[in-house]
Amino acid sequence: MVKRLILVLGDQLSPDLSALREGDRDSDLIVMAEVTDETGYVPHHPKKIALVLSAMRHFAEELREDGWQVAYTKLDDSEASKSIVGELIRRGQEHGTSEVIATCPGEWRLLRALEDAPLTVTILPDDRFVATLDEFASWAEGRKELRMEYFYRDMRRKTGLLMEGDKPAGEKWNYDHENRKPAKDDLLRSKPMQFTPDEITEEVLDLVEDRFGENFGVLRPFWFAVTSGQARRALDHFAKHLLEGFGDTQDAMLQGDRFLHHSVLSPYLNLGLLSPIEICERVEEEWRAGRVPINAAEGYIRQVIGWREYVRGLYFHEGPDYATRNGLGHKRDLPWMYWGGETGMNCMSHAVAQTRDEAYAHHIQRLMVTGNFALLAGIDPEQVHEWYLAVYADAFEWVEAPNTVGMSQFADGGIIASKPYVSSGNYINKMSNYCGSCTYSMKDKTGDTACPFNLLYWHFLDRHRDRFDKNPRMGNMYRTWDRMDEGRRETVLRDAERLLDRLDSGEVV
Ligand code: FAD
Ligand code: DLZ
Ligand code: SF4
Repeated sequence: MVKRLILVLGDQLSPDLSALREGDRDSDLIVMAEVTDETGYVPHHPKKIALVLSAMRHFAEELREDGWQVAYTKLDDSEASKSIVGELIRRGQEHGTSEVIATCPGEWRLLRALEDAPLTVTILPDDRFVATLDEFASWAEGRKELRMEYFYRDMRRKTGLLMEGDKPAGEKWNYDHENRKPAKDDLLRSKPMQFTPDEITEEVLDLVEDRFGENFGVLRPFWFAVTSGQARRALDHFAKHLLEGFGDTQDAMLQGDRFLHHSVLSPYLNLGLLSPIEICERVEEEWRAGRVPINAAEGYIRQVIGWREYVRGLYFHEGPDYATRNGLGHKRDLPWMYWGGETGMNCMSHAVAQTRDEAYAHHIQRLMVTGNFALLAGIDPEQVHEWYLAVYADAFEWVEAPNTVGMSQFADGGIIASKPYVSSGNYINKMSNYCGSCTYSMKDKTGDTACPFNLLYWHFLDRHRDRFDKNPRMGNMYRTWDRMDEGRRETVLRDAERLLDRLDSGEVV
């Protein structure tokens, strides 16, 4: 006789999950389910679906070996219902119980579905994070601005990471200004660790190919880690071979190197195969042993206990409407080039091609290439959000939406970013080698050959003048615009309008 069902979702693959800690191996049954509602709420990249399903199947095996009873539903199971709640009801009926223990999901949609389910569901906090949601709420309470930097310092104090007593190690909290260098091609640079698919993964790959082969994205070769053991090896490899250069090249982009010194650990962290603290402790250890510089260790730890924790707190603090906000009233449809359609823009073409091949792009590609273009061109932020949620292996709404809607599209009205992340082609040219082989010219500021980022940058500033010209961080931009002679300003705006018309009519831009 089963007393309770313990729900484990596809991104809750951690042995110390709160629902598992609450459970009893002798009387409770774990429910894990591959369901079409989850594989289909956006057109997920095939590699992302394969990663989630294979990691789920491996985790179910580990739970069984650890003495749990697991009811696991495969996607092609003819008895399966289409939703998580449907599967809980079905398993409950099979085993004569309506009691469910769950860890809070990472998305309002699923949280609401569990709360509304015709079952007795106990929802426990997801405590696989450094900060609790209550801690974030108390931190946010009464503050005029919710800036990440101050939250991050609290997380350093709370964890003791990179601290010497109550002072930051090296006497500075933040070494970001050292982390803005371009990178050089280096054929000897190591790559993130890759894994050969085992039998379980091969079976999933066949299933995904069959069911989701039409989704945007290349499925094979598939090399992601699918167990916590593999993910730990990937962490070890990163710490030994790549972390040292992480700071210096953090913002750089190279068309011949898709990963540079990035860790590609976000998919594993977000699925629960690794914990944020174990990653950060490993990174700190490398610094304390003198093997990596402080700007690398601090830069990395800030992303994990700073940004990652901060966006998660904010997602739940802001409420279920967050992902649909549109503070700048942008309405244009997402251009076809985001789904692999032709474009003359070399930076966009590279960022999208690597997204299609790897279900991965690093932060500056997401923020300053695909995100920057969408913001400058005035694309509907909800469509932008759905694209990011679909195409990256690490995309789960609690982390993706604040990064896209808030940081990248400024659609939350400036909660996350104090000014919009927009730039002309100049920034991309400085930080990458994309411009040299582009059909557009970064140096041209007007005309058909002008880099679209150059034209749209001024168009964005001009059309949103009422919103931004009082922003102290944007005064210089408006002063530069105002110093241009009127004829030139008119030409820039006219050429930008022409470009946007071409985009709207589906022409290749
Ligand atoms: P590294 O560069 O090696 O960074 C180390 C770790 O820090 C990452 O693994 C990640 O866990 C964390 N991290 C870094 N930046 C952020 C950030 N801004 N927010 C949260 N965590 C961060 N990250 C996701 O995990 N899922 C997403 O869906 C996602 N969507 C994004 C959408 C946009 C528009 C932008 C601008 C950023 C997004 N990010 C997202 C943040 C960041 O781009 C990725 O975390 C990072 O590229 C993952 O690659 P990596 O593991 O190689 O990161
Ligand atoms: C992303 C995803 C996919 C593709 N498939 C499943 C699934 O079949 N079963 C499941 O339990 N979880 C899946 N997930 C992860 C969920 O969508 C995720 O738990 C929610 O979005 C909350 O973060
Ligand atoms: Fe991108 Fe402009 Fe450089 Fe071309 S010239 S790669 S469009 S920034």
